[in-house]
Amino acid sequence: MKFLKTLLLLTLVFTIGCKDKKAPEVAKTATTEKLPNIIIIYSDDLGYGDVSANGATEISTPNIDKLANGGVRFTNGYATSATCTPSRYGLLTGVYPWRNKNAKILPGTAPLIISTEQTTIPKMLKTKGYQTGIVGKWHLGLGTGIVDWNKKITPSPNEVGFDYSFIMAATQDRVPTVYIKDGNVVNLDPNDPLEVNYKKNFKGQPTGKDNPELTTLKWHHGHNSSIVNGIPRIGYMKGGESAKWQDTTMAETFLNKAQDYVKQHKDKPFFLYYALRQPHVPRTPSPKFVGKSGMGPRGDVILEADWCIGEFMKTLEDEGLLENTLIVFSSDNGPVLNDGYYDDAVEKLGNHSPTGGLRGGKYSLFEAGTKVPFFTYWKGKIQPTVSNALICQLDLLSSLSKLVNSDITTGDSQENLDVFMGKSMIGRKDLVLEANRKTAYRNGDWALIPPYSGSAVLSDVNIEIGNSKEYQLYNIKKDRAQQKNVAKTNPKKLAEMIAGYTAIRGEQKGEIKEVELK
Ligand code: NG6
Ligand code: CA
Repeated sequence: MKFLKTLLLLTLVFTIGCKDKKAPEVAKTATTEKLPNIIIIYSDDLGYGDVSANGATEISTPNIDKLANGGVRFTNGYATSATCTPSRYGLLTGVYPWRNKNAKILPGTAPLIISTEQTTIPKMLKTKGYQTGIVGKWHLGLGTGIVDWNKKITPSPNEVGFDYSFIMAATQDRVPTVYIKDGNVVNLDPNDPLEVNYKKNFKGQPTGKDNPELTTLKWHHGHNSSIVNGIPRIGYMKGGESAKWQDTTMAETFLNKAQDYVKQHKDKPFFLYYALRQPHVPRTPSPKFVGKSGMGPRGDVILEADWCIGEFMKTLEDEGLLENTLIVFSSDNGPVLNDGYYDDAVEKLGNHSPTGGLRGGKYSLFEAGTKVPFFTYWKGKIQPTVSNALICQLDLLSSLSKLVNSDITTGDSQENLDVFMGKSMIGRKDLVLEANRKTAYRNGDWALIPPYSGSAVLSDVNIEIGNSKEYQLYNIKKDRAQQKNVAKTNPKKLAEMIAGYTAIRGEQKGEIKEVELK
Protein backbone atom coordinates (compact mmCIF):
# COMPACT_ATOMS: atom_id res chain seq x y z
CA MET A 1 0.00 0.00 0.00
CA LYS A 2 2.81 2.36 1.03
CA PHE A 3 4.57 1.42 -2.12
CA LEU A 4 1.47 2.22 -4.19
CA LYS A 5 1.07 5.58 -2.45
CA THR A 6 4.67 6.45 -3.15
CA LEU A 7 4.24 5.44 -6.76
CA LEU A 8 1.13 7.61 -7.05
CA LEU A 9 2.93 10.53 -5.47
CA LEU A 10 5.92 10.07 -7.71
CA THR A 11 3.72 9.85 -10.79
CA LEU A 12 1.93 13.02 -9.72
CA VAL A 13 5.17 14.91 -9.08
CA PHE A 14 6.58 13.65 -12.33
CA THR A 15 3.47 14.69 -14.30
CA ILE A 16 3.36 18.14 -12.73
CA GLY A 17 7.10 18.43 -13.29
CA CYS A 18 6.62 17.59 -16.94
CA LYS A 19 3.78 20.02 -17.28
CA ASP A 20 5.86 22.73 -15.73
CA LYS A 21 8.62 22.02 -18.13
CA LYS A 22 6.30 21.87 -21.08
CA ALA A 23 4.44 25.08 -20.39
CA PRO A 24 7.07 27.53 -21.66
CA GLU A 25 7.72 25.23 -24.60
CA VAL A 26 4.06 25.54 -25.71
CA ALA A 27 4.12 29.30 -25.20
CA LYS A 28 7.27 29.57 -27.25
CA THR A 29 5.71 27.67 -30.14
CA ALA A 30 2.67 29.88 -30.00
CA THR A 31 4.72 33.07 -30.36
CA THR A 32 6.94 31.49 -32.98
CA GLU A 33 3.88 30.69 -35.05
CA LYS A 34 2.94 34.34 -35.20
CA LEU A 35 6.16 35.23 -36.97
CA PRO A 36 5.61 35.77 -40.69
CA ASN A 37 7.17 33.74 -43.42
CA ILE A 38 9.77 35.71 -45.33
CA ILE A 39 10.56 35.18 -49.00
CA ILE A 40 13.16 36.97 -51.07
CA ILE A 41 12.63 36.54 -54.79
CA TYR A 42 15.82 37.64 -56.47
CA SER A 43 16.22 37.91 -60.23
CA ASP A 44 19.52 37.98 -62.08
CA ASP A 45 20.40 40.98 -64.29
CA LEU A 46 16.82 42.27 -64.43
CA GLY A 47 16.89 46.01 -65.11
CA TYR A 48 14.90 48.74 -63.45
CA GLY A 49 12.96 49.21 -66.68
CA ASP A 50 12.42 45.53 -67.46
CA VAL A 51 9.14 45.33 -65.54
CA SER A 52 5.94 46.97 -66.64
CA ALA A 53 5.23 48.26 -63.12
CA ASN A 54 8.33 50.41 -63.51
CA GLY A 55 7.16 51.79 -66.83
CA ALA A 56 8.06 49.18 -69.45
CA THR A 57 5.58 49.32 -72.30
CA GLU A 58 7.14 46.86 -74.76
CA ILE A 59 7.07 43.94 -72.34
CA SER A 60 4.43 42.96 -69.85
CA THR A 61 5.19 41.38 -66.47
CA PRO A 62 1.76 41.04 -64.86
CA ASN A 63 2.82 38.81 -61.99
CA ILE A 64 5.76 40.93 -60.91
CA ASP A 65 3.47 43.94 -61.31
CA LYS A 66 1.04 42.43 -58.81
CA LEU A 67 3.77 42.51 -56.19
CA ALA A 68 4.89 46.00 -57.21
CA ASN A 69 1.45 47.55 -57.41
CA GLY A 70 0.02 45.70 -54.44
CA GLY A 71 2.92 46.58 -52.17
CA VAL A 72 5.68 49.14 -51.93
CA ARG A 73 7.27 49.99 -55.26
CA PHE A 74 10.64 51.62 -54.62
CA THR A 75 11.96 54.14 -57.12
CA ASN A 76 15.29 54.45 -55.28
CA GLY A 77 15.92 50.84 -54.33
CA TYR A 78 19.47 49.59 -54.78
CA ALA A 79 21.50 46.44 -54.90
CA THR A 80 24.90 46.96 -53.25
CA SER A 81 26.74 46.22 -56.46
CA ALA A 82 26.49 46.19 -60.23
CA THR A 83 27.43 42.51 -60.39
CA CYS A 84 26.14 39.33 -58.88
CA THR A 85 28.51 37.95 -56.26
CA PRO A 86 29.04 41.22 -54.37
CA SER A 87 25.32 42.01 -54.42
CA ARG A 88 24.40 38.60 -53.06
CA TYR A 89 27.09 38.94 -50.43
CA GLY A 90 25.67 42.32 -49.33
CA LEU A 91 22.11 41.02 -49.38
CA LEU A 92 22.75 37.97 -47.22
CA THR A 93 25.38 39.32 -44.81
CA GLY A 94 24.37 42.96 -44.41
CA VAL A 95 28.00 43.96 -45.00
CA TYR A 96 29.19 46.18 -47.85
CA PRO A 97 30.79 43.85 -50.38
CA TRP A 98 33.78 46.15 -50.91
CA ARG A 99 34.85 45.29 -47.38
CA ASN A 100 35.57 41.76 -48.55
CA LYS A 101 38.31 41.56 -51.16
CA ASN A 102 36.91 38.27 -52.46
CA ALA A 103 33.47 39.66 -53.22
CA LYS A 104 33.86 39.84 -56.98
CA ILE A 105 32.46 37.77 -59.85
CA LEU A 106 33.56 34.27 -58.89
CA PRO A 107 34.47 31.25 -61.00
CA GLY A 108 32.50 28.08 -60.32
CA THR A 109 35.44 26.64 -58.35
CA ALA A 110 35.86 29.56 -55.93
CA PRO A 111 35.78 28.91 -52.19
CA LEU A 112 32.86 30.18 -50.14
CA ILE A 113 33.37 33.89 -49.44
CA ILE A 114 30.94 34.14 -46.51
CA SER A 115 32.69 33.09 -43.34
CA THR A 116 30.88 30.41 -41.37
CA GLU A 117 31.24 32.72 -38.35
CA GLN A 118 29.49 35.60 -40.08
CA THR A 119 25.96 36.84 -39.52
CA THR A 120 23.57 36.13 -42.38
CA ILE A 121 19.84 36.69 -42.82
CA PRO A 122 19.02 32.98 -42.54
CA LYS A 123 21.26 32.55 -39.49
CA MET A 124 19.62 35.49 -37.80
CA LEU A 125 16.19 34.05 -38.56
CA LYS A 126 17.18 30.64 -37.26
CA THR A 127 17.76 32.18 -33.82
CA LYS A 128 14.02 32.87 -33.89
CA GLY A 129 13.09 29.35 -34.87
CA TYR A 130 12.80 29.83 -38.62
CA GLN A 131 13.27 27.07 -41.14
CA THR A 132 15.52 28.35 -43.91
CA GLY A 133 15.98 27.40 -47.55
CA ILE A 134 17.58 28.56 -50.77
CA VAL A 135 16.55 27.55 -54.25
CA GLY A 136 18.38 28.81 -57.34
CA LYS A 137 21.53 30.73 -58.04
CA TRP A 138 24.22 30.81 -55.34
CA HIS A 139 27.45 32.29 -56.80
CA LEU A 140 29.10 32.91 -53.45
CA GLY A 141 31.62 30.09 -53.67
CA LEU A 142 31.68 26.59 -52.21
CA GLY A 143 34.18 24.70 -50.08
CA THR A 144 37.46 26.01 -48.78
CA GLY A 145 39.83 25.49 -51.68
CA ILE A 146 39.83 22.67 -54.17
CA VAL A 147 36.36 21.15 -54.31
CA ASP A 148 35.89 17.45 -54.91
CA TRP A 149 32.54 17.52 -56.68
CA ASN A 150 32.08 13.82 -56.09
CA LYS A 151 31.88 14.12 -52.33
CA LYS A 152 29.73 16.22 -50.06
CA ILE A 153 30.76 19.81 -50.65
CA THR A 154 31.27 21.79 -47.51
CA PRO A 155 30.99 24.57 -46.50
CA SER A 156 28.04 25.36 -48.70
CA PRO A 157 24.87 27.44 -48.13
CA ASN A 158 24.05 24.86 -45.43
CA GLU A 159 26.96 26.07 -43.31
CA VAL A 160 26.04 29.75 -43.49
CA GLY A 161 22.44 29.54 -42.39
CA PHE A 162 20.37 27.50 -44.83
CA ASP A 163 18.85 24.23 -43.60
CA TYR A 164 18.02 23.32 -47.17
CA SER A 165 19.72 24.24 -50.41
CA PHE A 166 19.03 23.37 -54.02
CA ILE A 167 21.37 25.48 -56.10
CA MET A 168 23.51 26.05 -59.11
CA ALA A 169 27.05 26.74 -57.90
CA ALA A 170 27.77 29.91 -59.85
CA THR A 171 26.00 31.06 -63.00
CA GLN A 172 24.24 29.35 -65.87
CA ASP A 173 27.15 30.21 -68.15
CA ARG A 174 29.75 28.73 -65.80
CA VAL A 175 30.66 25.13 -65.06
CA PRO A 176 29.80 22.94 -63.23
CA THR A 177 26.43 22.77 -64.96
CA VAL A 178 24.82 20.60 -62.31
CA TYR A 179 22.37 21.09 -59.48
CA ILE A 180 23.66 20.74 -55.94
CA LYS A 181 21.33 19.72 -53.14
CA ASP A 182 22.51 20.15 -49.56
CA GLY A 183 26.12 19.94 -50.71
CA ASN A 184 25.75 16.94 -53.01
CA VAL A 185 25.71 17.02 -56.80
CA VAL A 186 22.30 15.73 -57.84
CA ASN A 187 22.12 12.53 -59.96
CA LEU A 188 25.85 12.02 -60.05
CA ASP A 189 27.03 8.58 -61.13
CA PRO A 190 30.04 7.54 -59.04
CA ASN A 191 31.40 5.72 -62.07
CA ASP A 192 31.51 8.95 -64.05
CA PRO A 193 33.17 11.43 -61.71
CA LEU A 194 32.77 15.14 -62.27
CA GLU A 195 35.88 17.29 -62.66
CA VAL A 196 36.05 21.04 -63.05
CA ASN A 197 38.94 23.30 -63.92
CA TYR A 198 38.99 26.98 -64.79
CA LYS A 199 42.61 27.09 -65.98
CA LYS A 200 42.99 24.30 -68.42
CA ASN A 201 40.91 21.91 -70.43
CA PHE A 202 40.70 18.18 -69.86
CA LYS A 203 42.38 16.19 -72.58
CA GLY A 204 40.16 15.45 -75.54
CA GLN A 205 37.20 17.54 -74.37
CA PRO A 206 35.67 19.79 -77.05
CA THR A 207 35.48 23.53 -76.50
CA GLY A 208 33.47 26.38 -77.93
CA LYS A 209 36.67 27.83 -79.28
CA ASP A 210 37.86 24.76 -81.17
CA ASN A 211 34.57 23.06 -81.95
CA PRO A 212 32.06 25.66 -83.08
CA GLU A 213 30.29 22.90 -85.04
CA LEU A 214 29.15 21.40 -81.75
CA THR A 215 27.51 24.57 -80.49
CA THR A 216 23.90 25.59 -80.96
CA LEU A 217 24.42 29.00 -79.36
CA LYS A 218 27.37 31.06 -80.60
CA TRP A 219 29.71 32.80 -78.19
CA HIS A 220 30.44 36.47 -78.71
CA HIS A 221 33.05 37.13 -76.02
CA GLY A 222 34.32 34.79 -73.32
CA HIS A 223 32.15 31.66 -73.06
CA ASN A 224 34.31 29.50 -75.30
CA SER A 225 35.38 26.69 -72.99
CA SER A 226 33.45 23.46 -72.33
CA ILE A 227 30.28 22.82 -74.29
CA VAL A 228 27.23 21.57 -72.40
CA ASN A 229 23.89 21.04 -74.17
CA GLY A 230 25.32 22.80 -77.23
CA ILE A 231 26.10 25.90 -75.18
CA PRO A 232 29.73 26.89 -74.74
CA ARG A 233 30.45 27.95 -71.14
CA ILE A 234 33.07 29.58 -68.96
CA GLY A 235 35.41 26.97 -67.47
CA TYR A 236 36.18 23.36 -68.25
CA MET A 237 34.30 20.34 -67.07
CA LYS A 238 34.58 16.62 -67.59
CA GLY A 239 32.35 13.69 -66.62
CA GLY A 240 29.21 13.93 -64.52
CA GLU A 241 27.10 13.21 -67.61
CA SER A 242 24.00 12.03 -65.73
CA ALA A 243 24.13 15.06 -63.42
CA LYS A 244 24.13 17.75 -66.10
CA TRP A 245 21.17 20.05 -65.94
CA GLN A 246 18.91 20.76 -68.88
CA ASP A 247 18.92 24.49 -69.56
CA THR A 248 15.40 24.73 -70.90
CA THR A 249 13.81 23.09 -67.86
CA MET A 250 15.77 25.03 -65.27
CA ALA A 251 13.02 27.58 -64.66
CA GLU A 252 10.52 24.88 -63.89
CA THR A 253 12.99 22.87 -61.82
CA PHE A 254 13.71 25.80 -59.53
CA LEU A 255 10.04 26.78 -59.44
CA ASN A 256 9.01 23.29 -58.38
CA LYS A 257 11.65 23.18 -55.68
CA ALA A 258 10.49 26.55 -54.37
CA GLN A 259 6.86 25.39 -54.40
CA ASP A 260 7.74 22.13 -52.66
CA TYR A 261 9.70 24.01 -50.04
CA VAL A 262 6.71 26.17 -49.20
CA LYS A 263 4.32 23.22 -49.07
CA GLN A 264 6.62 21.19 -46.87
CA HIS A 265 7.51 23.98 -44.43
CA LYS A 266 4.27 25.91 -44.10
CA ASP A 267 3.48 24.72 -40.59
CA LYS A 268 6.26 26.73 -39.00
CA PRO A 269 7.74 30.10 -40.03
CA PHE A 270 10.10 29.76 -42.94
CA PHE A 271 12.54 31.89 -44.88
CA LEU A 272 12.99 31.10 -48.55
CA TYR A 273 15.55 32.75 -50.80
CA TYR A 274 14.27 32.01 -54.30
CA ALA A 275 17.06 33.13 -56.59
CA LEU A 276 15.91 33.01 -60.20
CA ARG A 277 18.57 32.99 -62.87
CA GLN A 278 16.71 35.03 -65.52
CA PRO A 279 17.49 37.03 -67.62
CA HIS A 280 21.20 36.21 -67.18
CA VAL A 281 22.98 34.52 -70.09
CA PRO A 282 22.63 32.00 -71.61
CA ARG A 283 18.97 32.83 -72.10
CA THR A 284 17.27 29.49 -72.59
CA PRO A 285 13.50 29.82 -72.33
CA SER A 286 11.42 26.67 -72.12
CA PRO A 287 9.67 25.91 -75.43
CA LYS A 288 6.37 27.48 -74.36
CA PHE A 289 8.06 30.89 -74.02
CA VAL A 290 10.18 30.80 -77.14
CA GLY A 291 9.26 33.73 -79.39
CA LYS A 292 6.61 35.00 -76.96
CA SER A 293 8.13 38.43 -76.30
CA GLY A 294 9.11 39.30 -79.85
CA MET A 295 12.34 40.48 -78.28
CA GLY A 296 14.34 37.31 -78.64
CA PRO A 297 15.46 35.06 -75.78
CA ARG A 298 16.14 37.92 -73.33
CA GLY A 299 12.53 39.08 -73.50
CA ASP A 300 11.27 35.49 -73.53
CA VAL A 301 13.05 34.56 -70.31
CA ILE A 302 11.72 37.68 -68.61
CA LEU A 303 8.21 36.47 -69.48
CA GLU A 304 9.17 33.03 -68.21
CA ALA A 305 10.46 34.48 -64.92
CA ASP A 306 7.24 36.44 -64.56
CA TRP A 307 5.24 33.25 -65.13
CA CYS A 308 7.31 31.43 -62.49
CA ILE A 309 6.53 34.16 -60.00
CA GLY A 310 2.82 33.92 -60.85
CA GLU A 311 2.87 30.14 -60.31
CA PHE A 312 4.79 30.53 -57.10
CA MET A 313 2.31 33.12 -55.83
CA LYS A 314 -0.53 30.73 -56.65
CA THR A 315 1.09 28.15 -54.39
CA LEU A 316 1.31 30.68 -51.56
CA GLU A 317 -2.32 31.55 -52.10
CA ASP A 318 -3.49 27.93 -52.32
CA GLU A 319 -1.66 27.14 -49.11
CA GLY A 320 -3.33 30.10 -47.41
CA LEU A 321 0.00 31.75 -46.68
CA LEU A 322 -0.27 35.15 -48.35
CA GLU A 323 -1.59 37.00 -45.29
CA ASN A 324 1.32 35.83 -43.23
CA THR A 325 4.17 36.17 -45.69
CA LEU A 326 6.41 39.11 -46.45
CA ILE A 327 7.74 38.95 -49.99
CA VAL A 328 10.70 41.01 -51.14
CA PHE A 329 11.35 41.15 -54.86
CA SER A 330 14.52 42.56 -56.37
CA SER A 331 17.41 41.98 -58.77
CA ASP A 332 21.14 41.51 -58.13
CA ASN A 333 22.27 44.11 -60.65
CA GLY A 334 21.21 46.12 -63.65
CA PRO A 335 20.62 44.94 -67.20
CA VAL A 336 22.98 43.95 -69.99
CA LEU A 337 22.07 43.01 -73.54
CA ASN A 338 24.96 41.22 -75.17
CA ASP A 339 26.72 39.53 -72.25
CA GLY A 340 28.68 37.06 -74.30
CA TYR A 341 26.43 35.17 -76.71
CA TYR A 342 24.81 35.98 -80.04
CA ASP A 343 21.22 35.86 -78.84
CA ASP A 344 19.55 38.81 -80.57
CA ALA A 345 19.22 40.78 -77.33
CA VAL A 346 20.50 43.92 -79.06
CA GLU A 347 19.00 43.26 -82.46
CA LYS A 348 15.46 42.59 -81.26
CA LEU A 349 15.30 45.15 -78.47
CA GLY A 350 13.07 47.54 -80.39
CA ASN A 351 11.90 50.42 -78.20
CA HIS A 352 12.35 48.61 -74.92
CA SER A 353 14.61 50.27 -72.36
CA PRO A 354 15.86 47.68 -69.84
CA THR A 355 17.40 50.45 -67.75
CA GLY A 356 14.17 52.46 -67.75
CA GLY A 357 16.08 55.49 -69.04
CA LEU A 358 18.89 55.28 -66.49
CA ARG A 359 22.51 55.62 -67.55
CA GLY A 360 24.87 52.64 -67.65
CA GLY A 361 23.83 49.06 -66.94
CA LYS A 362 25.30 45.96 -65.37
CA TYR A 363 28.99 46.56 -64.39
CA SER A 364 28.39 50.30 -64.12
CA LEU A 365 28.80 52.93 -61.41
CA PHE A 366 26.06 54.89 -63.13
CA GLU A 367 22.54 54.46 -61.84
CA ALA A 368 21.45 51.54 -64.02
CA GLY A 369 24.15 49.33 -62.48
CA THR A 370 22.59 49.19 -59.04
CA LYS A 371 19.18 50.84 -59.13
CA VAL A 372 16.99 47.82 -59.62
CA PRO A 373 13.36 46.73 -59.41
CA PHE A 374 12.64 46.60 -55.69
CA PHE A 375 9.23 45.75 -54.21
CA THR A 376 7.89 44.55 -50.87
CA TYR A 377 4.53 42.80 -50.71
CA TRP A 378 2.49 41.51 -47.80
CA LYS A 379 -1.19 40.95 -48.37
CA GLY A 380 -3.26 42.92 -45.90
CA LYS A 381 -0.22 44.32 -44.09
CA ILE A 382 1.46 46.51 -46.69
CA GLN A 383 -0.67 49.09 -48.47
CA PRO A 384 0.00 49.85 -52.15
CA THR A 385 2.57 52.65 -52.10
CA VAL A 386 5.18 54.21 -54.33
CA SER A 387 8.21 55.08 -52.24
CA ASN A 388 11.04 57.39 -53.24
CA ALA A 389 12.98 56.58 -50.09
CA LEU A 390 16.62 55.64 -50.59
CA ILE A 391 16.84 51.99 -49.66
CA CYS A 392 19.32 49.19 -50.20
CA GLN A 393 19.27 45.40 -50.11
CA LEU A 394 21.95 45.75 -47.46
CA ASP A 395 19.25 46.96 -45.08
CA LEU A 396 17.20 43.80 -45.20
CA LEU A 397 19.26 42.04 -42.55
CA SER A 398 18.69 44.62 -39.81
CA SER A 399 15.13 45.35 -40.91
CA LEU A 400 14.05 41.70 -40.98
CA SER A 401 15.78 41.29 -37.66
CA LYS A 402 13.54 44.02 -36.23
CA LEU A 403 10.50 42.33 -37.79
CA VAL A 404 11.19 39.11 -35.92
CA ASN A 405 12.20 40.80 -32.66
CA SER A 406 15.85 39.88 -32.96
CA ASP A 407 18.59 42.30 -31.94
CA ILE A 408 21.09 41.05 -34.50
CA THR A 409 22.34 43.81 -36.81
CA THR A 410 25.48 44.77 -38.69
CA GLY A 411 27.14 48.17 -38.90
CA ASP A 412 26.39 48.58 -42.61
CA SER A 413 22.81 47.28 -42.62
CA GLN A 414 20.42 50.01 -41.52
CA GLU A 415 17.15 49.15 -39.85
CA ASN A 416 14.50 50.48 -42.19
CA LEU A 417 11.59 48.18 -41.43
CA ASP A 418 9.00 50.95 -41.59
CA VAL A 419 10.28 51.93 -45.01
CA PHE A 420 10.02 48.36 -46.25
CA MET A 421 6.51 48.21 -44.78
CA GLY A 422 5.54 51.42 -46.58
CA LYS A 423 4.91 53.23 -43.29
CA SER A 424 7.79 55.65 -43.58
CA MET A 425 9.17 57.48 -46.58
CA ILE A 426 12.45 58.30 -44.88
CA GLY A 427 15.09 55.80 -45.81
CA ARG A 428 18.85 56.00 -45.82
CA LYS A 429 20.71 59.26 -45.80
CA ASP A 430 23.43 57.87 -47.99
CA LEU A 431 24.84 54.75 -49.58
CA VAL A 432 28.08 53.52 -51.14
CA LEU A 433 27.64 51.55 -54.35
CA GLU A 434 30.07 49.21 -56.02
CA ALA A 435 30.97 48.02 -59.52
CA ASN A 436 33.99 45.87 -60.26
CA ARG A 437 35.67 46.83 -56.99
CA LYS A 438 35.22 50.56 -57.66
CA THR A 439 32.76 52.58 -55.62
CA ALA A 440 30.38 55.51 -55.97
CA TYR A 441 28.15 57.39 -53.54
CA ARG A 442 24.51 58.41 -53.23
CA ASN A 443 23.28 61.01 -50.79
CA GLY A 444 19.85 62.66 -50.99
CA ASP A 445 19.25 63.71 -54.56
CA TRP A 446 22.91 63.48 -55.43
CA ALA A 447 25.19 60.89 -56.99
CA LEU A 448 28.98 61.07 -56.91
CA ILE A 449 31.43 59.01 -58.94
CA PRO A 450 35.07 59.55 -57.94
CA PRO A 451 37.73 59.65 -60.66
CA TYR A 452 38.83 56.27 -61.93
CA SER A 453 41.22 55.18 -64.64
CA GLY A 454 40.14 52.72 -67.29
CA SER A 455 37.97 53.01 -70.33
CA ALA A 456 34.65 54.78 -70.10
CA VAL A 457 32.82 52.05 -71.98
CA LEU A 458 33.12 48.31 -71.40
CA SER A 459 33.35 47.57 -75.07
CA ASP A 460 32.23 43.94 -75.25
CA VAL A 461 28.93 44.70 -73.58
CA ASN A 462 28.75 48.29 -74.80
CA ILE A 463 27.96 49.78 -71.41
CA GLU A 464 29.26 53.02 -69.91
CA ILE A 465 30.78 51.89 -66.66
CA GLY A 466 31.47 55.29 -65.11
CA ASN A 467 35.24 55.69 -65.39
CA SER A 468 36.40 59.26 -65.87
CA LYS A 469 39.48 61.20 -64.86
CA GLU A 470 37.21 63.86 -63.37
CA TYR A 471 34.86 63.76 -60.43
CA GLN A 472 31.30 63.28 -61.59
CA LEU A 473 28.42 64.80 -59.67
CA TYR A 474 24.81 64.47 -60.75
CA ASN A 475 21.57 65.75 -59.31
CA ILE A 476 19.52 62.69 -60.08
CA LYS A 477 16.25 64.27 -59.09
CA LYS A 478 16.60 66.86 -61.84
CA ASP A 479 18.78 64.76 -64.07
CA ARG A 480 17.68 61.14 -63.66
CA ALA A 481 19.67 60.02 -66.71
CA GLN A 482 22.93 61.55 -65.39
CA GLN A 483 23.59 63.63 -68.46
CA LYS A 484 24.95 66.75 -66.80
CA ASN A 485 28.05 66.52 -64.65
CA VAL A 486 27.78 69.50 -62.29
CA ALA A 487 30.92 68.79 -60.26
CA LYS A 488 32.69 71.91 -61.53
CA THR A 489 29.78 74.26 -61.02
CA ASN A 490 28.93 72.96 -57.54
CA PRO A 491 32.22 72.87 -55.64
CA LYS A 492 30.46 73.09 -52.29
CA LYS A 493 28.16 70.14 -52.94
CA LEU A 494 31.07 68.23 -54.43
CA ALA A 495 33.16 68.77 -51.29
CA GLU A 496 30.24 67.70 -49.10
CA MET A 497 29.72 64.56 -51.15
CA ILE A 498 33.41 63.65 -51.09
CA ALA A 499 33.40 64.09 -47.32
CA GLY A 500 30.31 61.88 -46.92
CA TYR A 501 31.74 59.23 -49.23
CA THR A 502 35.12 59.22 -47.53
CA ALA A 503 33.52 58.93 -44.11
CA ILE A 504 32.11 55.52 -45.07
CA ARG A 505 34.57 54.34 -47.61
CA GLY A 506 37.84 55.59 -46.13
CA GLU A 507 40.44 57.65 -47.93
CA GLN A 508 40.61 56.58 -51.55
CA LYS A 509 43.37 57.18 -54.01
CA GLY A 510 41.74 56.47 -57.34
CA GLU A 511 41.72 52.69 -57.27
CA ILE A 512 39.94 50.70 -54.68
CA LYS A 513 41.50 50.05 -51.29
CA GLU A 514 40.85 46.73 -49.65
CA VAL A 515 39.14 47.14 -46.33
CA GLU A 516 39.14 44.55 -43.59
CA LEU A 517 35.96 42.60 -43.04
CA LYS A 518 34.05 43.86 -40.03
C1 NG6 B 1 31.36 37.94 -66.77
C2 NG6 B 1 30.85 37.17 -67.98
C3 NG6 B 1 29.37 37.45 -68.10
C4 NG6 B 1 28.66 37.07 -66.84
C5 NG6 B 1 29.30 37.80 -65.66
C6 NG6 B 1 28.72 37.42 -64.35
C7 NG6 B 1 32.57 36.98 -69.74
C8 NG6 B 1 33.25 37.66 -70.88
N1 NG6 B 1 31.57 37.64 -69.18
O1 NG6 B 1 32.72 37.66 -66.58
O2 NG6 B 1 28.84 36.75 -69.18
O3 NG6 B 1 28.72 35.70 -66.62
O4 NG6 B 1 30.68 37.52 -65.61
O5 NG6 B 1 27.44 37.90 -64.23
O6 NG6 B 1 32.94 35.88 -69.37
S1 NG6 B 1 26.82 38.01 -62.82
O7 NG6 B 1 25.48 38.54 -63.00
O8 NG6 B 1 26.82 36.69 -62.27
O9 NG6 B 1 27.64 38.94 -62.07
CA1 CA C 1 23.57 39.21 -62.03
